[in-house]
Amino acid sequence: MSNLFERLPPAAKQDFSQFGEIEKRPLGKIQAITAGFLHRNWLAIPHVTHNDELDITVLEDRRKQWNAANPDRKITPLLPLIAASVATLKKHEKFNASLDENGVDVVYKRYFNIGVAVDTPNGLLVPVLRECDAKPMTQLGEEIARLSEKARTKGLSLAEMSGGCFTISSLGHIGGVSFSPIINAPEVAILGVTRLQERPVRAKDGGVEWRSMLPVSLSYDHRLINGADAARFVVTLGEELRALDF
Ligand code: CAO
Repeated sequence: MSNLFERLPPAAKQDFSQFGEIEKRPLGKIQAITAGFLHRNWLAIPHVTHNDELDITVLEDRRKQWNAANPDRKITPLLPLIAASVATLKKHEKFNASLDENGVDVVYKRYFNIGVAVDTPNGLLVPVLRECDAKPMTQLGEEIARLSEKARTKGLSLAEMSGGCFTISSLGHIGGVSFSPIINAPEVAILGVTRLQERPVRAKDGGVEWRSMLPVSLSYDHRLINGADAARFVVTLGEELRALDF
């Protein structure tokens, strides 16, 4: 069987200057390294993205109460998402796994380290929060603040970006309704989150009520995870978000 990539036509070399003025600059160092990993993961992993909306009205009410009472220790939607992801990974072990290099054995992890995508002026970095199952949300919040500040100003060591089980990429503070995040191998799934929406929905009495709906996009490695697994994972994630107490 011939190699698929050998049969692809080479990328066309373009002289853009013939169409107008241009400026050429190299990719930054971090962006160039990240580009290599993203390209490899996109080509090597059969990705599928499952999109859903989670009703987190109850959680939002709690979060607003907490933030009003604790203005110095605010909780953004990301922190409950980390806590609920850990609880969900405990119930869906395939998502806390990696395929061994041989592509046959599956390594199931009994630890819960969560990566968080951080947008920096130099490119995308993913610090890993360790032992998230053993830490309260406020502590996770302090760690994200410290690591994202370090990522933006000094960069992160390889150790600070290693050992993750599952990654969350949140664009919720900017916008969007869904996207297809690229899996951070050797992990097998990544959760993308976009902007919380206030939506009118039909109430039980037939009237209309406003609910807080969180759009989530779960990309998964289809070699290990099937669509039904992903749909169930996201349902559990919604239940865990609504059950969180803080
Ligand atoms: N819907 C609505 N509002 C949201 C939200 C969501 N899903 N997520 C966060 N927000 C709000 C927060 O509540 C906060 O509101 P206030 O200013 O009123 O307190 C505001 O947006 C800013 O949040 P934040 O960015 O400070 O904090 P965070 O915990 O949401 O995220 C961090 C931290 C480091 C992950 C984030 O700053 C970041 O860098 N995200 C970019 C990740 C990225 O680039 N991903 C794409 C990778 S490509 O695959």
